[in-house]
Amino acid sequence: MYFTFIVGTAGSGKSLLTSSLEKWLVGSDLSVAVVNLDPGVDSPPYTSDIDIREYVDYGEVMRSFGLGPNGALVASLDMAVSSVNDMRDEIIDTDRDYVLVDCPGQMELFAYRNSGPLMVSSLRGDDPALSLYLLDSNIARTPTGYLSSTLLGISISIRFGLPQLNVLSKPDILTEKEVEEIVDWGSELYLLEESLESSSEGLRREYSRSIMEMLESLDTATAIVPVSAKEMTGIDVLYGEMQRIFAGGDNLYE
Ligand SMILES: Nc1nc2c(ncn2[C@@H]2O[C@H](COP(=O)(O)OP(=O)(O)O)[C@@H](O)[C@H]2O)c(=O)[nH]1
Ligand SMILES: [Mg+2]
Repeated sequence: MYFTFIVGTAGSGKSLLTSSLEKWLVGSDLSVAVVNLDPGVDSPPYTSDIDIREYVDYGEVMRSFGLGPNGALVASLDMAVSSVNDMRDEIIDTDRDYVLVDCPGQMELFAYRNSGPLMVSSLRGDDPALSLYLLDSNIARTPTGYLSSTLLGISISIRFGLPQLNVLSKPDILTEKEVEEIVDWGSELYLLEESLESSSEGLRREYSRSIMEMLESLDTATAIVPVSAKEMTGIDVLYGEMQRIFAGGDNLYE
């Protein structure tokens, strides 16, 4: 089984991409299990095969402990950790080729508390896995937005220890030229540097410069794949990149 964890900031398009990717894979005669890992979601745009909400009741956690939305998410994830082996058993029982895991909205709570990475490693077991990190077009359209989203993505990949693919979500809200520019920032760091130089000043410019130097020394120039979950475009390219990683060509941390 091939595990794909879909991560990104709240509202970046994780759930819709999960749904569209499932449709695409099924349309290509592949079998897919969909896992909802967001305890607080009302109605995700897909029918999940495994759902964290069957193991923990977010609303009940909120009421009985008197918690707000973030506190309740943290508590729910902590509680669900004890059921993660049952969830993995459920996944294995589906006997599908691909497993898509839609991760919780408040990514900082999921990625930086211990429960998130623990759930990721327990769910995938010894199976091949990767993460798709969504950069929201609304944010990545400016050079500083792109840079800060990219840094967050690096930070997430350190937490999960999985090979990661960067996906530009909602490219359909941008012009073709804007999408091209963002893709170029990913492959040629100097282009991002040029855009940053012309769009920022003062301390922010100094920060950006130092960060660029760090990125250059890390040699993290990464492909960024534009995928519109709404219009179902770019999924074929994304699938090709996923296959490349699953085939073992790009296992950064293993
Ligand atoms: N235009 C456009 N909107 C999208 C796309 N993907 C998601 N959205 C919208 O962005 C909002 C958040 O999407 P959702 O999948 O719930 O994000 P999540 O919080 O990361 O799971 C919803 O209103 C979606 O309809 C896309 O490819 N194009
Ligand atoms: Mg969601």
